[in-house]
Amino acid sequence: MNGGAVLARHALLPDGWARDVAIAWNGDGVITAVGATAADAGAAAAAAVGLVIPGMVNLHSHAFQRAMAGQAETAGEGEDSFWTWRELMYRFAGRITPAQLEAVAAQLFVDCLRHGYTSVCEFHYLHRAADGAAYARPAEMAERVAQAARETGIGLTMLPVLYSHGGFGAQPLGPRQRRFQSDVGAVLGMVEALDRLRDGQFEVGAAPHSLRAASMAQIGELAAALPPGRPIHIHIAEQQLEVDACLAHSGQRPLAWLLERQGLDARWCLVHATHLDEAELAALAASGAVAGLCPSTEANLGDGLFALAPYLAAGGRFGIGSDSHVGHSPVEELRWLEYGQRLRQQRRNIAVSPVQRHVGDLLWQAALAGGAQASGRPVGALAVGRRADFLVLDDEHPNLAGAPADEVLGRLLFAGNDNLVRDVLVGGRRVIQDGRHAGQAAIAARYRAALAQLRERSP
Ligand code: NGQ
Ligand code: ZN
Repeated sequence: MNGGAVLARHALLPDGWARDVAIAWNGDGVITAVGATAADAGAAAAAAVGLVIPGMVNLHSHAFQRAMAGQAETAGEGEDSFWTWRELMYRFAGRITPAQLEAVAAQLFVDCLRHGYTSVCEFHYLHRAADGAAYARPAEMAERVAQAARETGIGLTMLPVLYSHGGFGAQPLGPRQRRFQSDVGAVLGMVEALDRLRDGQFEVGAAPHSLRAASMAQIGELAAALPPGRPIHIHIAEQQLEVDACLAHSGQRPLAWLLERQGLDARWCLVHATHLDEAELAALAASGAVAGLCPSTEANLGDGLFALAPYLAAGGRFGIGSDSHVGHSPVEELRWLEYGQRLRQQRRNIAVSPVQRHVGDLLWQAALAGGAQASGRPVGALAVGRRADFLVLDDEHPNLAGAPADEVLGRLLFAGNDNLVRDVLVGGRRVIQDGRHAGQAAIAARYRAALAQLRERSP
């Protein structure tokens, strides 16, 4: 691939908005210059564009759940909860085949790209066949997701999941969890197999599923054996029941226990981290780890609200994820993140700092930094050495009419539901043009066929 360049009327750089910015990248999709003119940027010809912002990282995804989004919204016999949803999800997870997973992931990635995500971290635990038997290629399912990412052009961090137990104290897996079964050796085997695919678009880390599904000893073993610098993600303290079970088992709250036993640093992404006490919140903020917030899923599943304001005040890092994919847009995640806080505190404009008074700018920039860190990939900023992952917004849309640069993100995040993402470049490759992906019709056809098959096989 050849390199390229654009000349942006306004571009969001790490230290804020700048006018007339040329951005050039090389054939590997890495930014080589950010300058005032195309010549500065070392580019002879640069396409002129309007508003450019870095593409967002989606730091938490279970791709297969895309195919059940919106299908668990009917009340059951008793009271519905996260745990009753989980039973439905398990039933669904038990049916999907490798080919169907690839079709579903491709649809998901097109949805994500169209709405402004340029990379995703896949928290992948569908390791085995439905009956619990290993596939001939143990990383088969992960490779299917990687193939969907390659086909659609989205960047990917694959996180093979350690999943050994059905609850605290090494409880046995339930029958519906057999598909997820893995031990430390199996995860490291998948990491090794997937490492052969590593390139500018693809990275590999690992993820103990939760303190429920992996023992503390296993988590330590995995963290120590992973190649240095690779991201480690874990679900933590999403539901009050998990906090209670952790207290009963260990005498400590989940985050406090993990912190004491493993330490936490910039390699770690703590997904959800909803139910933290004040000391845990401060410790997480001080650790350099990223909180992986998934507001649309957390709302859908009735989790609770992360305490964003004190966390930001303490210098905490966060990124966003679409998790169960009830939403496909960073706009929805960031809007919910801010609105949840406003509803709770009965105040406005929560996500600000002494030096950043624009809520949209703070949210987008902070989620970029946290997401990039959690992805273990050089993304998240229009800066030399980072991937050329960026969005060209539709500056002709009425919502952006006459917007000064520092109002753009406020309008993007808080006005209406039209998708204002016009073009998307990932690693310098234009994958969305005028809102469309070149493969989207074929990918949607495959998705519909996969969904029809999955429905036929419903119990
Ligand atoms: C998951 N999802 O692994 O897909 C989980 C549910 C669990 C979310 N936590 C299962 N949103 O936590 O045991
Ligand atoms: Zn999750």
